[in-house]
Amino acid sequence: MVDEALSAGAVARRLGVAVTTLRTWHQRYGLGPSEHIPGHHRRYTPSDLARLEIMRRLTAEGVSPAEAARWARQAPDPTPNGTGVVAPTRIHPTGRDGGGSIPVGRAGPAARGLARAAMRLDAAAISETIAHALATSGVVATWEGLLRPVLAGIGERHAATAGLIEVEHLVSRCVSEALAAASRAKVPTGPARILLSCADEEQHTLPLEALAAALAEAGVSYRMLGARVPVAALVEAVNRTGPAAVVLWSHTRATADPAQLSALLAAPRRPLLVLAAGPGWRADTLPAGVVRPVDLAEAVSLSAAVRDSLDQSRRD
Ligand code: B12
Repeated sequence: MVDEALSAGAVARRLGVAVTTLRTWHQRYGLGPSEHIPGHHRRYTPSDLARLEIMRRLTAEGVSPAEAARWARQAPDPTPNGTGVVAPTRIHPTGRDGGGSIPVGRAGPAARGLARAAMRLDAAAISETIAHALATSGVVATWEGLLRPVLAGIGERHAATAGLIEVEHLVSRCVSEALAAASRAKVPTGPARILLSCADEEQHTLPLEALAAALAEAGVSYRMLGARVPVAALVEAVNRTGPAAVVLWSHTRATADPAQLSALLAAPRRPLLVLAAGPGWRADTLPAGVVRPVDLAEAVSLSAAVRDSLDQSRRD
């Protein structure tokens, strides 16, 4: 049993609720951890988790917490050695989570928890899950294993139903805030040799924000121009700051005009490296000399390498 028992943080992430919510459910409704090993914090057993899962589902469906807790406490132990689940499967035809779920493919329990928190518009749980992942796994792993699957799942559901716009906006905001906090926590020293920018009219900034946080984590200084940068402004920024590399993000075909890349290559202070990042760009229309990274990790390593080579050539 000891091996299977979980901490409050792990249970919160699996359920997609904030740790403070778990504490409230414990204090007010007695749905707490039952395993106690002397000298350790109390741990949640699989039976505790199953009861909390009932609590989470029913409250998401609009049942009052007191009523949901009554059902959860009464439910027979649903784990393999128990006697089976009996809580009502659905109280209302569509729950307060908007019904349905966000597909996350093979992503792990944290992504499923984040997807559930997103459906409930539970900003505290969304932020807590992301912050925990960033602190424990780093930016690249959090992007690939947690944020990307949930963002892609939201896009998939939106494409199929035209819904979930409120979820998309709330999650985007929480992701931005968490990545900004991670970037602020590790501000690199030294001149900013990497310029990050979205293409003209491009509003999808999250992948670039992930790159900024990953660069900060790797100790690489950058300058971020953000969303919707007109090409003249981009070239002006290049001429004024002389970056070693420019990463230009385009998420959709509509913003992927290769003339923006050509303008960078023709700039008086032409950068050593121009990266065309994002699914908007078409490989067969990129000007010669432009590099297209396949993912976040490659964008980080190319940026770090070009920064190092510039620093080296300035020393020689
Ligand atoms: C969040 C979101 C928004 C937010 C963006 C908030 C923000 N600050 O970024 C808001 C609400 C603003 C928004 C607006 C719009 N959106 Co939007 N959005 C999304 C969503 C859900 C996630 C975007 C994201 O961050 N993806 C990150 C990952 C999941 O994308 P990926 O494709 O897997 O990217 C990989 C590669 O690019 C590769 N890679 C290669 N090189 C590099 C380099 C780096 C540094 C990184 C990190 C990765 C990388 O790795 C990536 C993953 O790591 C997507 C769904 C989706 N699948 O992307 C829709 C999506 C992109 N949006 C879409 C649309 C249509 C729009 C709007 C036009 C809606 C509207 N009618 O207003 C506007 C566009 C505005 C504009 N002109 O830019 C469509 C685009 C369809 C298309 N192919 O043209 C999508 C696909 C949703 C859908 N299925 O319909 N959106």
